[in-house]
Amino acid sequence: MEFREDLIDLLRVAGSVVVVTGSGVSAESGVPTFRGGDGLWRRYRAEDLATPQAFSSDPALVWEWYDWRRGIVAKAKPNPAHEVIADMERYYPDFLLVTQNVDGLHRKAGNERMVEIHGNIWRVRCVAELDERFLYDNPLEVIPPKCECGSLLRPAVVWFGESLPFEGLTTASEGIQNCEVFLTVGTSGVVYPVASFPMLAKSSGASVVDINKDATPITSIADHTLMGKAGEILPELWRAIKG
Ligand code: BJW
Repeated sequence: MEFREDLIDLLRVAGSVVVVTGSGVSAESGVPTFRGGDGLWRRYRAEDLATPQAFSSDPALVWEWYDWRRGIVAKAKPNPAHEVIADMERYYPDFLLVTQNVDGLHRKAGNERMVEIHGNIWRVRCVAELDERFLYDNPLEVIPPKCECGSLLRPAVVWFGESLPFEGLTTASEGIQNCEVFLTVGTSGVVYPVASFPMLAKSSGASVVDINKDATPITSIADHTLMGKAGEILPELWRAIKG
C-alpha cells in the first residue's frame, strides 16, 4: 500500500499519540467482532447477553456465553497489529492506548500505558461486595461462579446501559484532548461514549487517522483513512515510518 507523505511525516514526528482500538484489531487473532457478517450480534442478541437486565434474569446463560468466549480468547495470540501498537508505546514520548476490547491481547503484546475502557473478560466482580479479581479458570468449574461470600460473580465488563469506569474515561478524555494524533483501529464507531472520541479529538485539534477494513462513521471525519486489514496495514505503515 502507498501511504501519503504527509501521513508518514505526521506519524514520524508526533510527540503525543492516542490509539483507540475495537474488536477489528483482534479479528486476525481469531476473536470474533460484534457487528458485520461474522459478528457476534448476528447470532446472539445483545439484550439477552450484554445488559445488566440479562444477567439478573439468567446469570447462567450469560456466563455460558462468556465462558465460551473466554475459551476463544485463551487460545488467541496477539497479531502484527497488536505488536505495532505495542511498539508505538515505546516510540512515542506521550502515548495512550484506549481499547474497547476485553480480550487482554494488547497487554499480552506489551502495552502498559492503556485503558481497558469496557473491562476485561478475565476479571470478575462480586455483585454484593463489588470487589474485583482475576478468575482464569477455563472452562469455569461452576456456572454461574460465586464469591466466597455466597453472592454471584459477574464478568467485570461494561454492558449496555452501564457507565464506563470514571477513572478510565477521564484518562481517555484528557489524553484525547491533548494529543496531536488520534488513531482508531478496527472499531465500527457506533457504541457511545467511545463513538464520540474521534469528534472530541478533531475538535481539540488532533489529526484523526482511521484504519478499518470497511467504511464507518469515523471515515467521514478522518483526515486519513486506510482501508484494509489492520494486521497488514499497520506493519507496512510502521515500516514506512521507522524505515
Ligand atoms: C477490521 C478487521 C480487520 C473487522 N482490520 N478492521 C448516545 C447516543 C446513542 C446511544 C447511546 C449514547 N450514549 C450511550 C448510549 C447507549 C449505548 C450505545 O452506544 N448504544 C449504541 C449501540 C446505539 N452505550 C452504552 O450503553 C454505554 N454506556 C453508557 O454510555 O453509559 C451511560 C449511558 C447509558 C445509557 C444511556 C445513556 C448514557 C456502554 C457500552 C458498553 C458496550 N459493551 C460492549 C460489550 C463489552 C463486553 C463484552 O465484550 O462482552 O462492548 S458491546 C460491544 O460493542 C463491545 C465493544 O467494545 C463495542 C464496540 O464494538 P467494536 O469494538 O467497535 O466492534 P464492532 O464489531 O462493532 O466493529 C468492528 C470493526 O472492525 C468493524 O468496523 C469492522 O469493519 C472492523 N474490522 N476486521 C481492521 N482485520
